[in-house]
Amino acid sequence: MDCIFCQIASNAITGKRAYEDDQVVAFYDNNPQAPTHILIIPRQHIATTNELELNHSPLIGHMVLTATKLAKELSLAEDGYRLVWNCNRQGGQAVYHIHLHLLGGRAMRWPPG
Ligand code: DGP
Repeated sequence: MDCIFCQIASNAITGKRAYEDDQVVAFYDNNPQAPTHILIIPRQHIATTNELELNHSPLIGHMVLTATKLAKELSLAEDGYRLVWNCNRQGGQAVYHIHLHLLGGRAMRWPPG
């Protein structure tokens, strides 16, 4: 298993988890870009958002709802937060297992870098 996020999902590599269930794992980013920076990943290996198909819709919806649930639980919802998907080189993707970034706890800038 070469994929670092597959290893995190299977607990071969441990990390601080915020949430997990049979479909997704949410854990704290090891290079946080905001006071709260959590990654939501599917247990299923999907390399980039380019590989998503219609049958992944419930999974993607579950990832987004996991992020918004965590945002509420962590008191980020009222002030606001950012959800980010990076895709491929120019999108800034470093790990090729799709992940949804949940960033909060500070004012975000626009446009993003
Ligand atoms: P991206 O650039 O969208 O592919 O973001 C990848 C993020 O993953 C980056 O913010 C750092 C984080 N990351 C990479 N490897 C690990 C790891 O082994 N553990 C944790 N907790 N985060 C990781």
